[in-house]
Amino acid sequence: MRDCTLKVAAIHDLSGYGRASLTAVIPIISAMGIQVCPLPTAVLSNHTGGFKNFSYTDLTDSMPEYIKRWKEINIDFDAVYSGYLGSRKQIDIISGFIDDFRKDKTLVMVDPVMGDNGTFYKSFDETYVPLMKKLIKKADIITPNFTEASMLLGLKKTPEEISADEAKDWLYKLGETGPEMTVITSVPGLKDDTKTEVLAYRKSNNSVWKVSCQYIPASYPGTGDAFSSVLLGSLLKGESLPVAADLAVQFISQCIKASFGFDYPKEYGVMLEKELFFFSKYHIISDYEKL
Ligand code: PXL
Repeated sequence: MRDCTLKVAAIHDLSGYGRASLTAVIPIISAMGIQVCPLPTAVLSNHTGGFKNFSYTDLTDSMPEYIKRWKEINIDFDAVYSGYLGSRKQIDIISGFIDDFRKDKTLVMVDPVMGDNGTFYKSFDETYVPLMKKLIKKADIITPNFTEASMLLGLKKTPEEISADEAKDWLYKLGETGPEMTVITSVPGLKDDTKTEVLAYRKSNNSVWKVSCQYIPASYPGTGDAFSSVLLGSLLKGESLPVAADLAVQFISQCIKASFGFDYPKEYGVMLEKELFFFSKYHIISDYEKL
């Protein structure tokens, strides 16, 4: 007999400091009542965004045996969720993992982590783009930020602004590459530059949703991982795509507001620990609209 907890295979790095990747994914998804089973891609002393130095241990070579042991114990995942990869070789390993563990009910989320604010993260470059394009073909849902979406679309430069029609075109084009759902985060305000938007597209019913939030002039590494984690947890718990996006925006805004008043380096990440109680209360759906 199996236990009845929903389970997510979380394929991300473990960064010991800075509240990104697994140190954001595990507390958030667990606080939503879902079990996280980490498949670590690399171990770092701290994430690479904003810190000058970091130690880096690539776990590519340990992944095949790790996966083999998971197959032996027949773990049944409700979702596979990949993020920051430790090497180019991991694309094929993760692709194989999705093929082996996917069942009818399984939701496959690929967060094509490569960069932000118009540039690649340290240890990523343009050679990752075609590989990531290969991986997103296997996904049911992808969650690029605005920079990663422009990279996946082959643009030379991330634009500073975008119209609603252009944004829809981006979503349709990314949808054509495979995933049923595409969610782009950190989109510059479509009508109002004091806002930032999350756009969500579901291909099968051709709907595009927009969730706006107040722009706060601070960028904390790890908020993309936190966003995708809430989105995934909410979808697994049966929320619709716009409501899941709305809840994820509310949670991230709350974390940023809780942190922004403190004067500490942004690379330490948002003070997640203060806000995890969000998942133990009833939520009023805040604001989403059809685009
Ligand atoms: O949040 C994305 C991320 C994940 N993991 C590592 C990172 C970053 C972004 O900088 O450096 C190690």
